Amino acid sequence: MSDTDYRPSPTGWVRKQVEAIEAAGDTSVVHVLNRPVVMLTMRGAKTGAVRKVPLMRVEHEGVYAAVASKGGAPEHPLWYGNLRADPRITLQDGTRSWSAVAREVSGEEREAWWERCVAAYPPYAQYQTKTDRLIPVLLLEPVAD
Ligand code: F42
Repeated sequence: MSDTDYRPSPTGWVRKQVEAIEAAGDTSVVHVLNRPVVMLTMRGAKTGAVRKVPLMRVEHEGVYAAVASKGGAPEHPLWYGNLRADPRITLQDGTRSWSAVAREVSGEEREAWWERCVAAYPPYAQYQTKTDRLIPVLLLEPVAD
């Protein structure tokens, strides 16, 4: 995805993490509570601008998941709406980047993945208790470029 129309996050600590990842070309230079992150690059649903969103790294047998937790906020993160509008992303883990498509999971499939999400980043369990919304879990399935 072209960087010419990239708009940084307005949230200071997130913007700094994205800057550190971009400078190093490597997501492993930042952590949250000592846990690794990945980075999603997507298009904004309204602006069409390029958005870069770091998320906790949840991986199982080569498949990755994105958790729309926003710290247990009452509303979904805006990036979740972006992915509903256009699920095509670039996913970066470490120095490796590839194209993927986001697909929200539900029912038993979500249950199985939710356990993996909480194992990867235990605070997700507490975030779920803070909000009435069911925190969305999206699988990031690789596609050919
Ligand atoms: N957030 C999570 O939800 N889950 C995680 O696992 C997670 C981990 C994480 C790790 C490191 C880190 O640095 C941040 C982490 N975050 C995690 C925070 C995450 O990166 C996001 O900052 C957070 O989820 C909030 O997402 P948001 O999309 O609501 O962000 C807002 C604050 C934001 O950046 N808004 C921008 C803006 O300019 O206001 C872009 C908004 C946008 O995408 N606009 C769309 C557009 O068209 O451009 C339109 C959207 C619409 O429908 O209005």
